[in-house]
Amino acid sequence: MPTLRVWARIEVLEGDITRLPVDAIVNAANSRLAGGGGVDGAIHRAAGAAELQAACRKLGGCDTGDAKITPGFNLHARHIIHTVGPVYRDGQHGEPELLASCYRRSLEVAVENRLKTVAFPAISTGVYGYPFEQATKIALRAAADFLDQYETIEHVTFVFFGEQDYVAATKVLEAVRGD
Ligand code: AR6
Repeated sequence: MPTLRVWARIEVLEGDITRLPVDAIVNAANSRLAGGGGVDGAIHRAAGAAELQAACRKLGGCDTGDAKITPGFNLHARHIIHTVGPVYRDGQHGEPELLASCYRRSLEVAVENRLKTVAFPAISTGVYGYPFEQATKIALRAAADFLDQYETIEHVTFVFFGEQDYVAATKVLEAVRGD
């Protein structure tokens, strides 16, 4: 069970993830790492699409639930960790485990690269259709469990796009902390 000290290293924010000055922002990518819409499109535009696409091409794609790193190019963030969330079907096709794996693997990649501050978007909750509350619960729990084990990650920010998602996420955070 994560302690209060762990929750103090987790923050929920409303805003545009491309603007955060953290060591790494996480991208909700597709398995070809080809760029796309949503947060992926916003990150590619803000980082510099040509350079980021060239860096992504060298990575040879990414499995669902896995994560890979590139430089952040024109972003304030020095790095981008690209992870691929599951497409939600009915929750019975490994989606919860794969979504938790996105958060864990992204944080493992951060540790491997000696990064201390990481920001996540709400992976899979847009085009990939994951129900928001369920996804946010999984995200917060996965991060808290990880931070419990790895002291080197100082701060994890969850960035929600729009007030509605932000308010819903703060409620999920309260519920998960109280579990
Ligand atoms: N900052 C923070 N969050 C954002 C931003 C932003 N600038 N823009 C959107 N969001 P989605 P997915 C939120 O669809 O469901 C792409 O085409 C958005 O409100 O970006 O994992 C990829 O290439 C939502 O809550 O990602 C894949 O093909 C969340 O980001 C596919 O979409 C995730 O929505 C991935 O789908």
